This record gives sequence, structure tokens and C-alpha cells, in this order.
Amino acid sequence: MSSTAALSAACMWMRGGTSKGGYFLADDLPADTAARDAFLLGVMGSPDPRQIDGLGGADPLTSKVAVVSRSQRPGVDVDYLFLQVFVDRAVVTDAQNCGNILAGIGPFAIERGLVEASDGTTPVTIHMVNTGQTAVAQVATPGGRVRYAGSARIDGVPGTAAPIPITFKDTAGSTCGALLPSGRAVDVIEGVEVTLIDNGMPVVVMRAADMGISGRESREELEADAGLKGRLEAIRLKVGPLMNLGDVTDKSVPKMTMVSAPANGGAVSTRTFIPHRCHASIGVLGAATVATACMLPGTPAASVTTVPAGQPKTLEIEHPIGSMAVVVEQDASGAVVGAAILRTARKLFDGVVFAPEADG
Ligand code: NQM
Repeated sequence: MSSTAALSAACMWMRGGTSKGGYFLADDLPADTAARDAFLLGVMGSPDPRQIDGLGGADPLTSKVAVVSRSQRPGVDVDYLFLQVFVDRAVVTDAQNCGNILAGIGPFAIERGLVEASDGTTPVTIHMVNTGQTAVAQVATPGGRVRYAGSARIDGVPGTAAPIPITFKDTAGSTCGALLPSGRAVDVIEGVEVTLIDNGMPVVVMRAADMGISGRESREELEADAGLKGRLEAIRLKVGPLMNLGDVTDKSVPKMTMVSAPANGGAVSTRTFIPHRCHASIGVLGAATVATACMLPGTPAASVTTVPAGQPKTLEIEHPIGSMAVVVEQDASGAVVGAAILRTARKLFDGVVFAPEADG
């Protein structure tokens, strides 16, 4: 990190899944958390709804940061800390993880020399610092170099790219301490049946119909619905303590997912607030958590889900612009103990990024 007045740092901008943001080596950022966060707010141009003086894309999905370092943990290649930089508030939070930005971690770690690539496919084992779990990403590395081009397609990203399959294990209770932090599969909050659940991401799952929507609306229609947003936020603020998240006023969790019967042959249809903007599609760990809720008998999600036959089960989680396939791994009792998803990523820019200089 430069010590000149204009704070600057080496940075790679990447699309990870359906999100994008800045990827940094931990050593290239200030060690002091307050200084790091101030720098990152400057890089993104926050707080400002347009992020006009920075690189953020005026959307929570494009105002994201990954901080990566070589791991000291046995059997783990790299540590990945995710930071959400709020768009219109001066807040940087590590209170959530991000499975989309995770998709760029393997390629970034190889590009920066933290992981040696094999000729073919290189598995990268990633410790997710925010929640303490491990994910394994398979990166295409023909000839020992990261290959971004390929034939995999994910909904929400035009064209095709090299596949990056990612597997997760032991994600139950990642942030809330238990899969069902209230101890129940169904709670009634503000008169609405909800499932408070965390299988990698804290999520409140409720029926779209119970929130007065069909569940077929577009992101834009839902964001224009002030009444719906008010009802969602009232539920969210109430469940924070029940989910062991405390006061969630300034937190980006829990996510709020409204479910309805599948519209396109998938398992379930979703519309998710993250938590104040409607997600253009759905988050990765968010989708894994919703898939887990769908498998829990008696829940609002189970009541609208079509569970596919066969093993392992692949649940197509439909969202506003397509679907995300979540392959769930179950134990003998049927409990979900692992999940796998497919993502892609692309290097967009590699260079030096600047935060504004202090005046005077
Ligand atoms: O749930 C957005 C995203 C995410 C998170 C959000 C994510 C995940 O799509 O793992 O990927 O829910 O804030 O990047």
C-alpha cells in the first residue's frame, strides 16, 4: 500500500458469479480496520447513491470487496474475507459472506501466485473468514494458467465462461450459530409464517402470497413497492435478535426471501431483498440456504416447493432472471449437510486503485 497522500493499492477488479468488486491482497490494504474501511469507501465512492466518485456500480451487487491472504491453516490454500461496502451509507460490513465474489477467489489467488496451478484443473481450498467455513473451487488452468473463457452459462451473466464448480460443507449456523436459530422451523412474526434459517447465509423465508405479492414481479416492480419494503423491514428488525444477529438496523443480514410455486419447471420461485434492494437474481449461499428450507417439512418454503426425485437432488432455485442450480448433499436422516453450485468469473482489470486525497 502506498504511503503517499493519495491512498492507493494494487487491486484486481473481477466479476464473481453475478456480482463484481475489488479483489485485494490483505498485505496491500491498511492493517488498521478503520483506515482500511475509509480507503474502501473512497475507492467505491460511498456514501452516494450513484457512487459517481468511485468504482462502485451504484448497486450492492457491484459494491463488494474480497481481501485475500495465504492461509496458515492445514489443508487450506487461502483465507478470504468478504466486505460489503454500502452504497448510500458510510458502512463497510464483514457481517455477511458472499458466494458470488467467492467465485473469483481461486483465479485471483492463482494470478497473484498464492496458489500454484496444475495443468488442467486446480482445486483451491478457501477458508471463508466471515463465517469460518471452507469452500473448494475448481479452477480451469490448462497449461498452468487461469482460463476464463469456456462454455458454462449462468443466469444473470451474458455469454459463457469457464466453469468454476464450488462445494460447501458444514455451513449450518454459519453466522447464527444454528441452522434454525430460534429452535423452530416456523415462527410467526408480524402475523406472517417465516423460517429463520442459516445454511451459509442468514435468511428469512416466507411465502410471497403472505406478503401480498404473487412472486412473479420484476426487481423494479418490487423495489417500487414501498408498502412491501416496509413490511419486510419490520419483520427483519424483529427477527435480528431471534437469529442471534442482534440489532440489524445497519447490517446486510438477514436476507429476506419470498417464495412461491416454481414458474419454469424448477423447485421453487424466489424474490429476495438483500435486505433493502431486491436482488437481481439470488446470492449463492442465500440460494443454498433457501434450498435447505425447501427440504424442511412443514415450512412455508416446503409448502410451495416441488422437490425433485433421485439422489443427489438438484434444486433449481428460480429468481427474477432465471434460476440457480443447488445440488444438495443429505445425510441418512435427510438433513442437508453440503451443497454445490456452479459459477463463473472474469478478470476485468488489474492495476492500482485510488481513494480521494484528504483536502489540505
Ligand atoms: O448469498 C448478495 C451476491 C450476494 C451474496 C447478497 C451471495 C451469497 O449475489 O452467497 O452471493 O445477498 O447480498 O453476491
